[in-house]
Amino acid sequence: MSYETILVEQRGAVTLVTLNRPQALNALNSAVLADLLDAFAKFDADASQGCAVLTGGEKAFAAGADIKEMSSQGFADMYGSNFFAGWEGFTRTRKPVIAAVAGFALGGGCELAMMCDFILAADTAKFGQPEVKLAVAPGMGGSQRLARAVGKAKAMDMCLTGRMMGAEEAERAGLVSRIVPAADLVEEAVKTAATIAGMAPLSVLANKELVNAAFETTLAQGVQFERRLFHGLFGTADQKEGMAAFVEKRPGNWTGK
Ligand code: CO8
Repeated sequence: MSYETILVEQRGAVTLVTLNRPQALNALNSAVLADLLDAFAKFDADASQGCAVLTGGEKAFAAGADIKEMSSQGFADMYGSNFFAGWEGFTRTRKPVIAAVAGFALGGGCELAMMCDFILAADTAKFGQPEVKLAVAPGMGGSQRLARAVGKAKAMDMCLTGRMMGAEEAERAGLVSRIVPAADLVEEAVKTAATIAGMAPLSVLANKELVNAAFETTLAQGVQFERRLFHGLFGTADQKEGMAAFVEKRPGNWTGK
């Protein structure tokens, strides 16, 4: 299926989604949201696909929510339509999504990258929440996810000054998992996604759910949830296969059951 604002390609068990509004530096408007929701619902439902990569262009992953689309809206329009609430649908993707970020990831672009499960950054990546310069504030979860990712001091610094953070600072701060040369970004992200897609599917879903639970629960609740899900995985055929394969020194042959 073809979309107006994104490109979608399957590379084996990896779905590669590329934001494709280069003339607007991939600014996120309602068409992008609709396209992404549709593409990621299909990805989640397709048993042949195990992990996705979301990327943008060389100059920009995404330079924010579309300022031109928002500029004339009033409070009643924004509140009445619960503007941006649709992006929560993206975070309900059950299979893992890696953000591969080169160039600008600003405002909604940084927020979208943070909605993914982890971020691989090109050495050219620049992250920022510059909404304060537009006399607004992050509206797609940026203040909350940035504070959880990099802590209060850096989150306050970024949100209050609107300054950008380069790839190295982002890696030091824990916002990105790794930095790779810009020329290798997409290949490296697809390779990482293929590694994940090669694991037993139910354990991948469980691992994602567990790490996410760490941000929503107390430690005791999270540890309890982890133990129960760990116990639950012993009810799967793939657990038997995974442990047998280890003992027999061969790769696992997963059924997703
Ligand atoms: N929205 C719409 N169009 C954009 C955006 C954007 N966020 N960013 C860039 N563009 C467009 C430009 O208008 C320009 O279009 P045109 O050629 O028609 O004039 C084209 O993309 C190229 O951009 P520039 O010419 O500006 O490129 P430069 O290389 O000079 O600069 C920058 C690149 C620094 C990235 C610059 O474009 C910039 O500062 N962009 C805006 C960044 C920004 O402020 N992002 C935050 C947006 S707000 C947001 O994401 C969340 C808002 C939350 C609101 C809460 C409501 C509930």
